[in-house]
Amino acid sequence: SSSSTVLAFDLGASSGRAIVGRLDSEAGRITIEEIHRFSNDPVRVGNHLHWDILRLLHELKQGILQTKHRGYTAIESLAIDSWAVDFGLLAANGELLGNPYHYRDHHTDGVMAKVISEVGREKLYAATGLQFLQFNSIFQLYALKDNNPELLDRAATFLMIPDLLRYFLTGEKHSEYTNATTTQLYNATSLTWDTQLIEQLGLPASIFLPPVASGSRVGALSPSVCEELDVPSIPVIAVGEHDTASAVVAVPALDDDFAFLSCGTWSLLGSETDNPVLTEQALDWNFTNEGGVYGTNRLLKNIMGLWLIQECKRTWEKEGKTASFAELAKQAESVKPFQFFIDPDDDMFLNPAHMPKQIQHYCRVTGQVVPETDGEIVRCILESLAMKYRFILERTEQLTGKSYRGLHIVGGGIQNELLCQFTSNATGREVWAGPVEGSALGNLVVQWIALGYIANLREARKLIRNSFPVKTYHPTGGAGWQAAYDRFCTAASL
Ligand code: LFR
Repeated sequence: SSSSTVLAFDLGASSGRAIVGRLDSEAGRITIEEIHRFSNDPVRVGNHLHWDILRLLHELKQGILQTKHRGYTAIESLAIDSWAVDFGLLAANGELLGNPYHYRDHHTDGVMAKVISEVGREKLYAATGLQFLQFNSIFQLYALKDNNPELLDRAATFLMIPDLLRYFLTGEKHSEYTNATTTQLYNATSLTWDTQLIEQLGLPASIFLPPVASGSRVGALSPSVCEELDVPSIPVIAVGEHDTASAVVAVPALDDDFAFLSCGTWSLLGSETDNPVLTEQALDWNFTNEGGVYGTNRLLKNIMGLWLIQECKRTWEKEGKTASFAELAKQAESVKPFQFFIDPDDDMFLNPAHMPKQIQHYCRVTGQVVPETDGEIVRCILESLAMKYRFILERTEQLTGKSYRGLHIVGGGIQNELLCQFTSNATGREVWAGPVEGSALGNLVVQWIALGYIANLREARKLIRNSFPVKTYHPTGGAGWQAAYDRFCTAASL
């Protein structure tokens, strides 16, 4: 038949979602329905921040139940994606050991420097092609070796979060490729776990499973899950389980060469390339090369993203304020432009106790006017993000030797129209915003490629383009942004 229905789970930092996708091949159209949305709150226990992993398994099951309740009786497959780098460890008997750590936990503070001094920055980069971020799995594992060696001693299997949840649903253990590449333990050239590196760090190489290609079938709902939920068994596919891999699949680009910004809690800005870019310049600028689906490489950089605003909002809520994101953007809109800038990517913003105060502190010590009202703080964040996007976009062009007419933005961040407009102004280019459900759509279309309904990535992008609106922003605001850019660079020491 020419239509197909599949289920995607996308676990983001601000929520998890179960989304049913329907493909009508004849009409060349995809439609989606969100059937379950749930919070994905990390839990602080003592001094550590953990995933609430069993709760999430419960929510996945609720999502599967919803397909039944809403009359979707012919779900052909399901798949899970989530953020990268985090993992669980299984004992030899297959049980989960401890609670997976959340990457914003402070146990990796200072660990990166230790590992770099042991291995060498150039060597690590040449091997893995990965940007240095203090929370990469490599540093998390190294921290465990110091703080919780018994856990590592008992570990028989390393599974990234989507691998782990998939294992809970199917009983099968597989490591999915795109996520494996984010550990900084995977060799970007030989395309295998870098056993030499793993052993040099005193980590157990035996816990890593050889990765399966994205788009592989990796089991089906286990008999016990089917019995519990009273549903038929559904095949399970390992898509680009790294949410950014899936988000970039969903970029509705018509050209082969395009720049993208996956905009959510993080902002991931870069371009798709055929091969990893492992030059001295890329290392110096700390760009990353992450594995994409079907042999693609993502050259990009992490930018702190809407996390800055999400954290401010959380802080203000604790103080009893209730302004929504839309209201905060409105307050920001009426603030006088270009008064204060931060470098969004300063480590001090990774997980501070009080984000608004941290931003004020940054402005104070850099000798700028200090934002006082909530609107001023949000204005400062949005302008700084837009300026940083320009900075990284221009570096991306230098690394790829290409030039990009505009910037595709996908993900929840496009709901912030002020940010989209600022981005167009700051970069002096068109911004093409959409689709909003980037990761979930990328997840869905790779399932359809795996099932044989869509021929390849290019066709998938065309289908997405035909099915979901893309809003174009044109640069406005004139020379002000150019003059302010230099002030931004000074304030951010770039
Ligand atoms: C985005 C993302 C980024 C990764 C960060 C931490 O959600 O997956 O790609 O660097 O989260 O895992």
